[in-house]
Amino acid sequence: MTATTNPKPQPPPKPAAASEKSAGAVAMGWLHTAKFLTTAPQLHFLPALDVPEIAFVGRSNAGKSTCINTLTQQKQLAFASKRPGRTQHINLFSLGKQGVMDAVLTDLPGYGYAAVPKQDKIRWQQVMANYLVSRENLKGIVLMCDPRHGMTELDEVLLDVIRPRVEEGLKFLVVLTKADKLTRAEGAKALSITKLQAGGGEVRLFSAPKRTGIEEVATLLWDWAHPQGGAGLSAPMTPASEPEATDPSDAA
Ligand SMILES: Nc1nc2c(ncn2[C@@H]2O[C@H](COP(=O)(O)OP(=O)(O)OP(=O)(O)O)[C@@H](O)[C@H]2O)c(=O)[nH]1
Ligand SMILES: [Mg+2]
Repeated sequence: MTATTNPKPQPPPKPAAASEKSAGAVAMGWLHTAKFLTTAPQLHFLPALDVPEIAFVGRSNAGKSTCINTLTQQKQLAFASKRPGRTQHINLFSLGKQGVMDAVLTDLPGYGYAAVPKQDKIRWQQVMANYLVSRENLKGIVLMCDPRHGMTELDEVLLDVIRPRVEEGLKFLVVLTKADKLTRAEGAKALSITKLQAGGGEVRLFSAPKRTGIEEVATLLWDWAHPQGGAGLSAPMTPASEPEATDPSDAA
């Protein structure tokens, strides 16, 4: 009797791994160019821009500001704090090499912070929904979610608000933050559950102190902002129109 042998599985080709690494390095270099651009209490105070904008949203204390600081390799670009509710304005950060702005990151205040008065909560939910629905140059949304709490009711409401735009091509990524607080098995479980809930969006595990997922998220954001591989949109490092009011108190 002759035994049949299956062909040995081939290891992944090396050049792909090498190009993946350099894509991550390119994306990290690009994110390191981040500079504070402007801050505003609501959408109509923001300058109209014609470069892709990527917004970080999620529950208060989820780690949005920390994620922006980690991705941009700047300690205090966005104001992070142990105290929930630290970010209270829409804060814009410009990105682009050689002084040419080619994208913007937006840090938004979190929702769901119990200690905020009800009226303020409702006002903020309206400001955020208005921004997410109406911001014309919005290209992608990063939903930050603490996997120990999972996707909450407010996250689901946000998904409903953005769904029509996601169906029209708005990019969407769920970042599961604070992965350092999970075991490997818990992380894998959170990833697969969230993939089912993310409505076709991307999902990644992320940890600021352990530096998990940083290059992966950076590469995704680069790809969103440069659909033609870098030869796409660019604009001078000035807003298309001046904001009516700015208050840098909430930005570092
Ligand atoms: N262990 C751990 N802690 C983190 C991580 N990311 C953020 N944190 C901590 O979580 C807390 C909240 O972080 P922020 O970045 O201020 O959260 P935020 O989502 O911007 O909060 P708001 O501005 O209130 O909406 C801080 O104490 C951070 O140090 C992470 O990856 N791992
Ligand atoms: Mg914040």
